Amino acid sequence: MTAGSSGTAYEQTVRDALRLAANGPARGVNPQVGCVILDADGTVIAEGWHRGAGTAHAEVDALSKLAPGAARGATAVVTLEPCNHTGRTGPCAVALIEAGVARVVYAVDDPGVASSGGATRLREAGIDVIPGVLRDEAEAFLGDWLTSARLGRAVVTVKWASSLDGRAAADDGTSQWITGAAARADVHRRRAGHDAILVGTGTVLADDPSLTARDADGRLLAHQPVPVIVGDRDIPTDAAVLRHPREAIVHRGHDLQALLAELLRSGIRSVFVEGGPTVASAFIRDGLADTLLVYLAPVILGGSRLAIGDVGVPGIGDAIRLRTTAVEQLGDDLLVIATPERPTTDQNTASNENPVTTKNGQH
Ligand code: AOF
Ligand code: ZN
Repeated sequence: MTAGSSGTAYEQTVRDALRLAANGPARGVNPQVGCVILDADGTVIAEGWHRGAGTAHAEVDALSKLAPGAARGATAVVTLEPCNHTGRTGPCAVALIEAGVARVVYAVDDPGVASSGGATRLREAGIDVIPGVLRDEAEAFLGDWLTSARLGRAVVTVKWASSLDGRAAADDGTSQWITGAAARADVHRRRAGHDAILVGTGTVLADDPSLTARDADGRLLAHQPVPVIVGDRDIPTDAAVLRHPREAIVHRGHDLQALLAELLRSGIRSVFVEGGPTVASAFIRDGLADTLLVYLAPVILGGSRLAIGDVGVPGIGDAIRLRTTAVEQLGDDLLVIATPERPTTDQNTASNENPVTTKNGQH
């Protein structure tokens, strides 16, 4: 490899491209992508970024700022592998080939089934392609967009609050409030960090939750996750969730993987699952709980109202093992954050040999 084709020479430019990418919308169907075009001397001649689904991709946005022929022999530095498909716009790999660029440098491979393959196409056209420059930074930047694209579904956080002995309610069903104010404020902050908040119809009927994200004074936080309700039972027309600032999505089916794939297609990358126990257990059983957030209050309730029910674990050998990624104390309560020991795998590699991704707990 010649000095000129070494990726490290382009790290600063990839960093600049990531900064450009951040100008685009952080939520929605499409990723934030940035592009810098350098002439043969390494001088920046154009910059571009993507402004959301239906608009020009970053590469095409940058090329559009150049006179015809001006990109001949240039280097395009992009945060994501140029796409190879005609989606809402045309393939960027072709646009770069037609513009006559000599080299393409990028950070992260395109995870899309239809859109990937741009690097191969560019190489076949004789273009020098340097992948993986600042890959880790760019992967962290893309966050849930990348994870959800690789999984082919929205990423899931399952949250519950329970007594120290794992009960979500007292025997008569009352549950307000098991955890204290600090833990509840933490939940609201994390709700606002997700695109959707999901509960079962049982929880809507039992608790009539508003499913909004609020501050300590009850004011709505800037971002409100879309409420999603799953289950077979009808919701009363005066349910609080129907007054949510975002229109609720009601889902009747039981195929959670299909629901999450559907949500991703509508631009929902992350879902905060708030229960009740039946719904939370179903996500865990189906291998769809990517992160668990467990708030534990120093109180004992005993009885039968367990926070989590059947998750398809008949014997200890089948236990769903987790890795603890953080423990925080919030007032008197504890927050434990854990993820499955085996990462939830992507749609293309999921197989019946992997207990985390099989349905119905069949191992
Ligand atoms: C973007 N912006 O700058 C790049 C993308 O349906 P489309 O045509 O908007 O294609 C979206 C896909 O194209 C996206 O999921 C990603 O795989 C690829 N590259 N997308 O939105 C961009 N370069
Ligand atoms: Zn593209």
